[in-house]
Amino acid sequence: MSYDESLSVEQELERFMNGLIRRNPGEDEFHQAVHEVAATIIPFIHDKPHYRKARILERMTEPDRVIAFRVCWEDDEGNVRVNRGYRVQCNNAIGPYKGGLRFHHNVTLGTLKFLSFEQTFKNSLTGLPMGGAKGGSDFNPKGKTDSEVMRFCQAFMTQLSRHIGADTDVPAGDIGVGAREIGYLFGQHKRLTNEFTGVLTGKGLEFGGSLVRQEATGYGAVYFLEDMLKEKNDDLKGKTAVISGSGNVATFAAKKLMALGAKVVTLSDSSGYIHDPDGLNEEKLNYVIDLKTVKRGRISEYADKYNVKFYADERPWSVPCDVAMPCATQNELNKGEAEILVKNGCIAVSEGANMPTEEDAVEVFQQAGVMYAPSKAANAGGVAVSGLEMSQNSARISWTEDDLNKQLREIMARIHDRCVAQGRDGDKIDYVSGANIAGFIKVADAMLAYGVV
Ligand code: NDP
Ligand code: 2IT
Repeated sequence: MSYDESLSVEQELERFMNGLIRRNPGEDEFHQAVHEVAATIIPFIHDKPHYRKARILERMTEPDRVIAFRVCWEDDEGNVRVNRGYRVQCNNAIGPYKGGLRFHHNVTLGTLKFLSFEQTFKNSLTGLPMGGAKGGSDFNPKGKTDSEVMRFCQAFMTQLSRHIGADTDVPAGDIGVGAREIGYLFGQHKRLTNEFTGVLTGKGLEFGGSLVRQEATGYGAVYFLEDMLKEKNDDLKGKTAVISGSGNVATFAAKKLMALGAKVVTLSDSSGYIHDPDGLNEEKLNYVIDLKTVKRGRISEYADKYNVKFYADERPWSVPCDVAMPCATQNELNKGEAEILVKNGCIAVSEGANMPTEEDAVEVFQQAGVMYAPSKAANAGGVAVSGLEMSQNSARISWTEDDLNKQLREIMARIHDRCVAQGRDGDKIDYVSGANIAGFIKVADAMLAYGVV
């Protein structure tokens, strides 16, 4: 269809979404992520024909490249197992493709298309030169031995290695991919290529990893929360916080919340949540980190150990709180749960996970005046320190913990400023449109500079 200047914003949004849904059937999460962006970008570009004529939004929503491959490996009993691997290289207008790998049984191409699209905006917001990508597999790490995980990672990297490189595409961790998996993946890449380069981030400190990378996403999401509260002359001291998840992002968000004086009363996993009315402390949090990264146990074991309640198959949003941080997975907070949070007096939400809040739940927060930080802004600290890991690898140097902490804090403050600059509407700040517009402009202007490519 040719570019039609006469369409209203509403007609343009409808035309655009109909086309996207037709071209990407059944990929609901991708439709959702694009709709959230299009609903703010289409009004923004309505009076900017240079973006519309160049079809920038259409180009951004069509990934540069989708790679899918078979991953064949043997389990400990000698059975042959077959999984599917993917890498979605969404956009490299402002830097090499960059984004995590997710190993989870419900990963589909649609999941990774949504995540790579979000990553493109998020990476732009960091101010660092990184494009957007995401990859992963429907491999389920739960219940697998270390040797099985190693063989899977090696088979996965054997295929992926053809498509990545320190200046091409730099994967990292995400759900189900932590320090153990990155070690196996990096080892196999080195074996295949005979090169030691910064082709992955989140590496161990012994082999090119960066200090503060493992803390960065959770800490960053709390810094963003702190900056939102500061806008209202408020802070985290004495606030009660509800968190979902108990993985990398959730545990380090909890640690920073506690350090800034908040009381963290919940954590969860895919089997349910624990409610600890006294709040976590350092010892309890270390227990959770060990439980999840070494023993690979269930959060219900926390309830047994510390004699608190475990709510099977439930999410923590009905627990009264001042601030909420969804840090587990997409679409884990719905409209009804948002209404309960508002009713219970929650004043701010900062997303550690990617797209954890359903679209109509976001509306509930915005209409109630809850400060709401969308994931592409709030959880950008992880990929930002990944960007700093790439810089250190290229220069063959290592920065100190103090230096990296300071850089992370400043990057999160600048992301907050960018969202405010684009999202302020009178005395209100719309962080959703702020993040989308600020993320869009840098990528769009680079694409315009390249001409039709
Ligand atoms: P982890 O694998 O370390 O932890 C994931 C946590 O989420 C676990 O507690 C897991 O429970 C829970 N979870 C996963 N899937 C589901 C599900 N379908 N329903 C309920 N709970 C679930 O991953 P991360 O902490 O790294 O990632 C968490 C979120 O943060 C994801 O959305 C990720 O994309 C995002 N993110 C991560 C970054 C990073 O640097 N790691 C950076 C930016 C965003 P269980 O153990 O039962 O599976
Ligand atoms: O969603 C994300 O930003 C990540 N999983 C981190 C990506 C990265 O490249 O560090």
